[in-house]
Amino acid sequence: MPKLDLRAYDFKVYVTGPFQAGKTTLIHTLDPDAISIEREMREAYRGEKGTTTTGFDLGRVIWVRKDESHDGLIVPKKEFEREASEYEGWIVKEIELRGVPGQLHFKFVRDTMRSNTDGVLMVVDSSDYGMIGDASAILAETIASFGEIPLEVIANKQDRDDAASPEEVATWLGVDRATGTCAKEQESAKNALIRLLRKVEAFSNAVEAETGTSTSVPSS
Ligand SMILES: Nc1nc2c(ncn2[C@@H]2O[C@H](COP(=O)(O)OP(=O)(O)O)[C@@H](O)[C@H]2O)c(=O)[nH]1
Ligand SMILES: [Mg+2]
Repeated sequence: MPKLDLRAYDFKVYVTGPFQAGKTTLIHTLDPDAISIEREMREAYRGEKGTTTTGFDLGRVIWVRKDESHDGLIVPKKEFEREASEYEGWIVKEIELRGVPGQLHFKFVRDTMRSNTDGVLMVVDSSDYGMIGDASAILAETIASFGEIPLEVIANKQDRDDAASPEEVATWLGVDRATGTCAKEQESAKNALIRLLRKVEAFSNAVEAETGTSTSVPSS
């Protein structure tokens, strides 16, 4: 019997990366109606006084394409709902964007938010080489916890003069490639997401071909 799946979206994208890398910015650029929760958390468990900020972000966008060969467009969900008639006959996929807190010691929080993930955006600040230790740790954690999953490394803040190139950022992390972005710019943010979504789709088609089961819910 097929598993009952009550997800309200087609693909869930987990947005991770170190604190201050640009995760919240990216999600709000993609969906101006995204919700973010920034909370001061007490670090009592470490025996320390003081607080640290943790952030969750939740955005919803629609990936619309004329056909499967078309890269398509990313439209914020609310905007799509107003203009749905313009996309009649297009392939419509609803995407949930879930930003998780980046501090290493919040691994337990990231773990609780991993369920049903279809793809991962790993955001890194290209202008902050000092963050590379945290970025490598989060990348290793991501690979260890998700196993084989579509993943796109984002070399963010490419608009800054002191930003390393995406190729350099990829070298820092020991990955094949990274996509350069400015998370504040819509085209840049959308292109990075589309790159990941194409991988997600290829991956889910391959799984489907192999097992005869779908990893995603058809859009209604
Ligand atoms: N110049 C530049 N600043 C960015 C970019 N993305 C994010 N920022 C800034 O970096 C800081 C941290 O961003 P935020 O999205 O809160 O990071 P998070 O901790 O990963 O959610 C904020 O001051 C953002 O305005 C970018 O692409 N370029
Ligand atoms: Mg944030």
